[in-house]
Amino acid sequence: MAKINEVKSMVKAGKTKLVPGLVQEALDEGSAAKDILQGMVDSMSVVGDKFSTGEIFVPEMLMAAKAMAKGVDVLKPLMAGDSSNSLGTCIIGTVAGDLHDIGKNLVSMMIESAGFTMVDLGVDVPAKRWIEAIKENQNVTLVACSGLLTTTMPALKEAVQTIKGSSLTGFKVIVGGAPVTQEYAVEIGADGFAPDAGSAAVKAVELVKSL
Ligand code: B1M
Repeated sequence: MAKINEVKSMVKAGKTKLVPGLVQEALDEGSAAKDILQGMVDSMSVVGDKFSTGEIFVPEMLMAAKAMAKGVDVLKPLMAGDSSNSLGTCIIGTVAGDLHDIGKNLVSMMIESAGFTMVDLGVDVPAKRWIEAIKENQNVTLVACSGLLTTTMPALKEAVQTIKGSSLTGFKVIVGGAPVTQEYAVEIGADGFAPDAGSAAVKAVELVKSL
Protein backbone atom coordinates (compact mmCIF):
# COMPACT_ATOMS: atom_id res chain seq x y z
CA MET A 1 0.00 0.00 0.00
CA ALA A 2 2.81 2.37 0.96
CA LYS A 3 4.34 1.97 -2.49
CA ILE A 4 1.09 2.95 -4.23
CA ASN A 5 1.22 6.23 -2.33
CA GLU A 6 4.78 6.76 -3.51
CA VAL A 7 3.69 6.00 -7.09
CA LYS A 8 0.92 8.58 -6.74
CA SER A 9 3.28 11.24 -5.37
CA MET A 10 5.91 10.61 -8.03
CA VAL A 11 3.33 10.74 -10.86
CA LYS A 12 2.12 14.09 -9.51
CA ALA A 13 5.74 15.26 -9.35
CA GLY A 14 6.38 14.06 -12.91
CA LYS A 15 9.27 11.78 -11.96
CA THR A 16 9.42 9.71 -15.15
CA LYS A 17 12.56 7.81 -14.14
CA LEU A 18 11.29 6.81 -10.69
CA VAL A 19 7.70 5.81 -11.49
CA PRO A 20 8.33 2.51 -13.40
CA GLY A 21 10.51 1.13 -10.58
CA LEU A 22 7.99 2.17 -7.93
CA VAL A 23 5.14 0.57 -9.89
CA GLN A 24 7.14 -2.66 -9.99
CA GLU A 25 7.82 -2.39 -6.25
CA ALA A 26 4.10 -1.83 -5.60
CA LEU A 27 3.35 -4.99 -7.59
CA ASP A 28 6.03 -6.89 -5.70
CA GLU A 29 4.46 -5.64 -2.47
CA GLY A 30 1.23 -7.37 -3.53
CA SER A 31 -0.82 -4.43 -4.87
CA ALA A 32 -3.19 -5.23 -7.73
CA ALA A 33 -2.41 -3.68 -11.13
CA LYS A 34 -5.89 -2.12 -11.28
CA ASP A 35 -5.37 -0.40 -7.90
CA ILE A 36 -2.01 1.01 -8.97
CA LEU A 37 -3.60 2.24 -12.21
CA GLN A 38 -6.45 3.86 -10.27
CA GLY A 39 -3.89 5.56 -8.03
CA MET A 40 -2.19 7.07 -11.06
CA VAL A 41 -5.54 8.17 -12.56
CA ASP A 42 -6.35 9.87 -9.23
CA SER A 43 -3.00 11.65 -9.37
CA MET A 44 -3.81 13.01 -12.82
CA SER A 45 -7.04 14.47 -11.42
CA VAL A 46 -5.04 16.27 -8.75
CA VAL A 47 -2.65 17.49 -11.44
CA GLY A 48 -5.63 18.77 -13.48
CA ASP A 49 -7.04 20.58 -10.46
CA LYS A 50 -3.67 22.20 -9.74
CA PHE A 51 -3.50 23.31 -13.38
CA SER A 52 -7.00 24.79 -13.11
CA THR A 53 -6.04 26.81 -10.05
CA GLY A 54 -2.81 28.07 -11.65
CA GLU A 55 -0.62 26.20 -9.17
CA ILE A 56 1.17 24.35 -11.99
CA PHE A 57 1.49 24.92 -15.75
CA VAL A 58 1.56 22.89 -19.00
CA PRO A 59 5.17 21.61 -18.62
CA GLU A 60 4.41 20.13 -15.18
CA MET A 61 1.18 18.63 -16.53
CA LEU A 62 3.14 17.10 -19.41
CA MET A 63 5.79 15.61 -17.09
CA ALA A 64 3.07 14.05 -14.94
CA ALA A 65 1.50 12.56 -18.08
CA LYS A 66 4.85 11.14 -19.17
CA ALA A 67 5.45 9.68 -15.72
CA MET A 68 2.03 8.01 -15.76
CA ALA A 69 2.64 6.62 -19.26
CA LYS A 70 5.89 5.01 -18.03
CA GLY A 71 4.01 3.48 -15.13
CA VAL A 72 1.29 2.16 -17.42
CA ASP A 73 3.99 0.49 -19.56
CA VAL A 74 4.90 -1.67 -16.55
CA LEU A 75 1.26 -2.60 -15.93
CA LYS A 76 0.33 -3.22 -19.56
CA PRO A 77 1.34 -6.90 -19.78
CA LEU A 78 -0.66 -7.58 -16.60
CA MET A 79 -3.77 -5.73 -17.74
CA ALA A 80 -3.92 -6.95 -21.33
CA GLY A 81 -5.50 -10.31 -20.50
CA ASP A 82 -5.82 -13.22 -22.87
CA SER A 83 -7.47 -12.15 -26.07
CA SER A 84 -8.13 -14.15 -29.18
CA ASN A 85 -8.60 -10.98 -31.29
CA SER A 86 -11.70 -12.48 -32.84
CA LEU A 87 -14.01 -9.49 -32.66
CA GLY A 88 -12.42 -7.73 -35.61
CA THR A 89 -10.36 -4.58 -35.93
CA CYS A 90 -10.88 -1.43 -33.87
CA ILE A 91 -9.58 1.87 -35.19
CA ILE A 92 -8.87 4.21 -32.26
CA GLY A 93 -7.57 7.75 -31.91
CA THR A 94 -7.95 11.17 -30.33
CA VAL A 95 -9.81 13.70 -32.45
CA ALA A 96 -8.37 16.67 -34.35
CA GLY A 97 -6.85 19.45 -32.25
CA ASP A 98 -6.58 17.23 -29.19
CA LEU A 99 -3.23 15.90 -27.91
CA HIS A 100 -4.44 13.97 -24.84
CA ASP A 101 -3.68 10.27 -25.17
CA ILE A 102 -3.41 8.64 -21.75
CA GLY A 103 -7.12 7.89 -21.51
CA LYS A 104 -7.23 6.81 -25.16
CA ASN A 105 -4.30 4.44 -24.56
CA LEU A 106 -6.03 2.89 -21.55
CA VAL A 107 -9.24 2.46 -23.55
CA SER A 108 -7.21 0.87 -26.36
CA MET A 109 -5.61 -1.56 -23.92
CA MET A 110 -8.98 -2.61 -22.49
CA ILE A 111 -10.69 -2.97 -25.88
CA GLU A 112 -7.74 -5.04 -27.08
CA SER A 113 -8.06 -7.32 -24.08
CA ALA A 114 -11.75 -7.79 -24.92
CA GLY A 115 -10.74 -9.43 -28.22
CA PHE A 116 -10.09 -6.75 -30.85
CA THR A 117 -7.07 -6.10 -33.04
CA MET A 118 -6.18 -2.45 -32.45
CA VAL A 119 -5.09 0.14 -35.02
CA ASP A 120 -4.09 3.30 -33.14
CA LEU A 121 -4.10 6.50 -35.20
CA GLY A 122 -2.59 8.49 -32.32
CA VAL A 123 -3.67 12.01 -31.46
CA ASP A 124 -4.92 15.01 -33.46
CA VAL A 125 -6.67 12.76 -35.99
CA PRO A 126 -8.46 14.73 -38.73
CA ALA A 127 -11.91 13.54 -39.85
CA LYS A 128 -10.70 12.27 -43.23
CA ARG A 129 -7.97 10.12 -41.61
CA TRP A 130 -10.60 7.96 -39.89
CA ILE A 131 -12.13 7.18 -43.29
CA GLU A 132 -8.74 6.34 -44.81
CA ALA A 133 -7.97 4.01 -41.91
CA ILE A 134 -11.31 2.19 -42.20
CA LYS A 135 -10.59 1.64 -45.91
CA GLU A 136 -6.97 0.60 -45.33
CA ASN A 137 -7.73 -2.09 -42.73
CA GLN A 138 -9.44 -5.45 -42.95
CA ASN A 139 -12.56 -6.37 -40.98
CA VAL A 140 -13.05 -3.05 -39.17
CA THR A 141 -15.92 -3.62 -36.74
CA LEU A 142 -15.40 -0.69 -34.38
CA VAL A 143 -14.21 2.92 -34.54
CA ALA A 144 -13.35 4.51 -31.18
CA CYS A 145 -12.98 8.29 -30.97
CA SER A 146 -11.61 9.99 -27.87
CA GLY A 147 -11.86 13.70 -27.03
CA LEU A 148 -10.67 15.38 -23.83
CA LEU A 149 -11.26 19.06 -24.41
CA THR A 150 -14.48 21.03 -24.49
CA THR A 151 -12.94 22.87 -27.42
CA THR A 152 -12.52 19.64 -29.40
CA MET A 153 -16.10 18.44 -28.92
CA PRO A 154 -16.96 19.92 -32.37
CA ALA A 155 -14.07 17.90 -33.83
CA LEU A 156 -15.55 14.78 -32.23
CA LYS A 157 -18.87 15.63 -33.84
CA GLU A 158 -17.19 16.19 -37.20
CA ALA A 159 -15.32 12.87 -36.95
CA VAL A 160 -18.46 10.90 -36.08
CA GLN A 161 -20.59 12.60 -38.72
CA THR A 162 -17.91 12.13 -41.39
CA ILE A 163 -17.60 8.44 -40.54
CA LYS A 164 -21.34 7.82 -40.25
CA GLY A 165 -22.06 9.96 -43.32
CA SER A 166 -19.65 7.97 -45.50
CA SER A 167 -20.77 5.02 -47.58
CA LEU A 168 -18.69 2.69 -45.39
CA THR A 169 -20.55 0.09 -43.33
CA GLY A 170 -20.00 -2.96 -41.14
CA PHE A 171 -18.80 -1.20 -37.98
CA LYS A 172 -20.05 0.74 -34.96
CA VAL A 173 -18.73 4.02 -33.59
CA ILE A 174 -18.03 4.52 -29.88
CA VAL A 175 -17.03 7.85 -28.31
CA GLY A 176 -15.76 8.96 -24.92
CA GLY A 177 -13.52 11.28 -22.97
CA ALA A 178 -13.99 13.51 -19.93
CA PRO A 179 -16.35 16.15 -21.43
CA VAL A 180 -18.37 13.61 -23.46
CA THR A 181 -21.75 12.44 -22.19
CA GLN A 182 -24.26 9.82 -23.28
CA GLU A 183 -26.55 12.66 -24.43
CA TYR A 184 -23.81 14.23 -26.54
CA ALA A 185 -22.95 10.85 -28.06
CA VAL A 186 -26.57 10.39 -29.12
CA GLU A 187 -26.77 13.99 -30.39
CA ILE A 188 -23.76 13.57 -32.70
CA GLY A 189 -24.93 10.18 -33.97
CA ALA A 190 -22.45 7.83 -32.28
CA ASP A 191 -23.60 4.26 -31.69
CA GLY A 192 -22.20 4.07 -28.18
CA PHE A 193 -20.59 5.96 -25.30
CA ALA A 194 -18.53 4.84 -22.33
CA PRO A 195 -17.34 6.93 -19.39
CA ASP A 196 -14.15 4.96 -18.70
CA ALA A 197 -11.79 2.35 -20.10
CA GLY A 198 -13.39 -0.66 -18.45
CA SER A 199 -16.89 0.18 -19.59
CA ALA A 200 -15.56 1.05 -23.06
CA ALA A 201 -14.45 -2.58 -23.46
CA VAL A 202 -17.83 -3.89 -22.30
CA LYS A 203 -19.67 -1.48 -24.62
CA ALA A 204 -17.35 -2.35 -27.53
CA VAL A 205 -18.23 -6.03 -27.30
CA GLU A 206 -21.96 -5.26 -26.92
CA LEU A 207 -21.94 -2.98 -29.98
CA VAL A 208 -20.03 -5.37 -32.22
CA LYS A 209 -22.14 -8.35 -31.21
CA SER A 210 -25.21 -6.39 -32.36
CA LEU A 211 -23.77 -5.86 -35.88
CO1 B1M B 1 -4.70 18.96 -20.60
N1 B1M B 1 -6.47 19.53 -20.07
N2 B1M B 1 -4.53 20.50 -21.79
N3 B1M B 1 -2.92 18.30 -20.96
N4 B1M B 1 -4.97 17.75 -19.19
C1 B1M B 1 -7.22 18.65 -19.19
C2 B1M B 1 -8.08 17.67 -20.00
C3 B1M B 1 -8.06 19.68 -18.33
C4 B1M B 1 -9.37 19.10 -17.77
C5 B1M B 1 -7.16 20.27 -17.23
C6 B1M B 1 -7.86 21.31 -16.39
O1 B1M B 1 -8.01 22.45 -16.82
N5 B1M B 1 -8.29 20.96 -15.20
C7 B1M B 1 -8.28 20.83 -19.39
C8 B1M B 1 -9.51 20.68 -20.29
C9 B1M B 1 -10.61 21.64 -19.90
C10 B1M B 1 -11.75 21.43 -20.81
O2 B1M B 1 -11.65 21.52 -21.98
N6 B1M B 1 -12.89 21.15 -20.21
C11 B1M B 1 -6.98 20.74 -20.19
C12 B1M B 1 -6.44 21.80 -20.95
C13 B1M B 1 -7.17 23.13 -20.84
C14 B1M B 1 -5.30 21.66 -21.76
C15 B1M B 1 -4.64 22.71 -22.65
C16 B1M B 1 -5.62 23.57 -23.47
C17 B1M B 1 -3.73 23.55 -21.74
C18 B1M B 1 -3.04 24.71 -22.42
O3 B1M B 1 -2.27 24.54 -23.32
N7 B1M B 1 -3.35 25.90 -21.94
C19 B1M B 1 -3.74 21.84 -23.56
C20 B1M B 1 -4.46 21.40 -24.84
C21 B1M B 1 -3.50 20.68 -25.78
C22 B1M B 1 -4.27 19.98 -26.87
O4 B1M B 1 -4.72 18.87 -26.69
N8 B1M B 1 -4.42 20.65 -28.01
C23 B1M B 1 -3.50 20.67 -22.67
C24 B1M B 1 -2.35 19.90 -22.73
C25 B1M B 1 -2.08 18.84 -21.91
C26 B1M B 1 -0.75 18.09 -21.91
C27 B1M B 1 -0.17 17.89 -23.32
C28 B1M B 1 0.25 18.89 -21.09
C29 B1M B 1 -1.12 16.78 -21.13
C30 B1M B 1 -1.53 15.59 -22.04
C31 B1M B 1 -0.40 14.64 -22.30
C32 B1M B 1 -0.90 13.33 -22.87
O5 B1M B 1 -2.06 12.95 -22.82
N9 B1M B 1 0.06 12.63 -23.46
C33 B1M B 1 -2.37 17.21 -20.38
C34 B1M B 1 -2.89 16.50 -19.26
C35 B1M B 1 -2.03 15.42 -18.69
C36 B1M B 1 -4.16 16.81 -18.70
C37 B1M B 1 -4.83 16.20 -17.45
C38 B1M B 1 -4.09 16.78 -16.22
C39 B1M B 1 -4.84 14.70 -17.33
C40 B1M B 1 -5.48 13.98 -18.53
C41 B1M B 1 -5.34 12.50 -18.29
O6 B1M B 1 -4.47 11.88 -18.86
N10 B1M B 1 -6.16 11.96 -17.37
C42 B1M B 1 -6.31 16.72 -17.59
C43 B1M B 1 -7.00 16.95 -16.26
C44 B1M B 1 -7.89 15.79 -15.86
O7 B1M B 1 -8.16 14.89 -16.61
N11 B1M B 1 -8.42 15.87 -14.69
C45 B1M B 1 -6.17 17.82 -18.58
C46 B1M B 1 -6.08 10.55 -16.96
C47 B1M B 1 -6.85 9.70 -17.97
C48 B1M B 1 -6.80 8.25 -17.53
O8 B1M B 1 -8.20 10.13 -17.92
O9 B1M B 1 -8.05 11.14 -20.22
O10 B1M B 1 -10.14 11.41 -18.81
P1 B1M B 1 -8.98 10.58 -19.23
O11 B1M B 1 -9.54 9.22 -19.84
C49 B1M B 1 -10.54 8.45 -19.20
C50 B1M B 1 -11.97 8.83 -19.60
O12 B1M B 1 -12.11 10.16 -20.05
C51 B1M B 1 -12.36 7.80 -20.59
O13 B1M B 1 -11.63 6.64 -20.20
C52 B1M B 1 -10.34 7.05 -19.74
C53 B1M B 1 -9.81 6.04 -18.76
O14 B1M B 1 -10.74 5.69 -17.77
N12 B1M B 1 -12.09 7.98 -22.02
C54 B1M B 1 -12.83 7.30 -22.94
C55 B1M B 1 -11.14 8.67 -22.67
N13 B1M B 1 -11.25 8.47 -23.98
C56 B1M B 1 -12.27 7.62 -24.17
C57 B1M B 1 -12.79 7.05 -25.34
C58 B1M B 1 -13.87 6.16 -25.22
C59 B1M B 1 -14.42 5.88 -23.99
C60 B1M B 1 -13.91 6.42 -22.83
O15 B1M B 1 -14.43 5.57 -26.27
C61 B1M B 1 -13.83 5.70 -27.52
